[in-house]
Amino acid sequence: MLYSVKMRSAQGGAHEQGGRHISGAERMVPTESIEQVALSMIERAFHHSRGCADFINLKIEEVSEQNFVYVNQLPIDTVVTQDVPQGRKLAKETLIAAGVTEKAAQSGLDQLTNLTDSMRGAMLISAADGQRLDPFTQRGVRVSSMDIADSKHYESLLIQLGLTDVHVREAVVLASKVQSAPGVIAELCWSDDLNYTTGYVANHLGYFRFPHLKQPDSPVGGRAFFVEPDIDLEKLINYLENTPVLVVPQNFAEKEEPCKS
Ligand code: WAQ
Ligand code: MG
Repeated sequence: MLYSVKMRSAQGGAHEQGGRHISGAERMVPTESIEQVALSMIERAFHHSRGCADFINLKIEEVSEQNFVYVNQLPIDTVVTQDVPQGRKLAKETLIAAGVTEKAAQSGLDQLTNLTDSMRGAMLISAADGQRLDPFTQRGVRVSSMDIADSKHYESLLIQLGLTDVHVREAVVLASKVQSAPGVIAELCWSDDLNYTTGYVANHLGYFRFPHLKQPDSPVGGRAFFVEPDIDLEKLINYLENTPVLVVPQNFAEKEEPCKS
């Protein structure tokens, strides 16, 4: 049996009463892991670079395993960049290579850059003309109901790649769910954590990390999902928010033993 464990925290009261979002996290774990996962989420809310939460919402609920959809983990690649202008230039090229138009890629970058505070979720943006398609303004679309199918295997893979930070662990799972949605072409993201400057572009080929996508000391992060312009928005949002997805980690055994015949 798996349980969904979700945490969202804010400062200055609850989100719905105007509190400022501090952090959010979600896992789907077996019964015996609930306590440890919940505790580490509460600790994160109290020790976050965006500030100390004074409101924490923790929700634990059973998820029926019959309803799970299994999707493949996107392969992870890091593109070495020197600074933010170079990082954003290469991120834009990666979006365009995935099928986003130049106009839409630039519009997505501009819309994230022009945010004055972080949204809680993601913008849905037309991959054709860059128009914002979702009606949720500052809230955005919050992707939910996902985790990795095999934590041990995934953690070994991340250690092998030298990527032990929790940001990577969570972002690859989210990005893999997002890319599995029909009609999604690419994603652009950078963190709202003050000094976490690495962002990524995801497309059907992989998860491409760029070490400099925002300036250090900025608390403003965001996500943009570039989608086909004629997409059924309601169906997409329902999949992203509600369909329970388990991400199957990439098989890395072959990489370990390339000469095995
Ligand atoms: N669904 C949709 N959008 C979200 C979600 C979600 N569940 N969680 C966060 N966002 C949006 C929201 O606008 C946040 O302000 C923004 O994304 C950034 O969120 O080294 O840490 O959780 O490979 O701060 C990426 C690079 C780190 C990791 C991303 O995002 C790496 C990160 P954060
Ligand atoms: Mg954050």
